[in-house]
Amino acid sequence: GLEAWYMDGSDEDQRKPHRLNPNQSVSLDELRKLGVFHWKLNADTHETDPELKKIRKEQGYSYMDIITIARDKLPNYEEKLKMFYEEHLHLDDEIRYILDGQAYFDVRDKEDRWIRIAMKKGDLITLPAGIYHRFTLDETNYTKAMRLFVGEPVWKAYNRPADDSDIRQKYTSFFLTVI
Ligand code: KMT
Ligand code: NI
Repeated sequence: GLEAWYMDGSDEDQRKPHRLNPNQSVSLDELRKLGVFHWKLNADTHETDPELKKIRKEQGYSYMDIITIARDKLPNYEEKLKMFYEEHLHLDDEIRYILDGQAYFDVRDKEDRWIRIAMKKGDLITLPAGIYHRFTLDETNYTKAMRLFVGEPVWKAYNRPADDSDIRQKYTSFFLTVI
């Protein structure tokens, strides 16, 4: 299944795994508690896959496009990778389905620690609106991902700090508050 772990604090290359020693893994259950959800699909059949169709219908993911993140494929590659790795949030869910290659999504936990999620071919993930996160390629320097969205896509990112925004307040009161 999906592998996730707590990150070390070293400022080494962002593309490295940054595992703690010993490794401290994070379960799907713990991710769910942060509002992060995951499906495993067959990426080879994404064009006709009835399972993907069903998820898109049920979740209302009407929009989709495909982005290839590689030096020779993505315009302004360096600049975009730098942007993706800035800690940020969005007003909407971020939904990504890895069709080829692999990459990392990092999300903050309740105690503001970084969790690194290793996304491989076939992994579909949803990050809730208002969660602080970032994205990086790993040492393979290549991924191809489907971007899904409910309605017309809004890509705007709000870099941290965005703690006073309504969406951050909503996220923290829903997922980070223990009653
Ligand atoms: C984002 O907002 O973090 C991204 O779009 C990441 C790159 S898409 C694989
Ligand atoms: Ni994002």
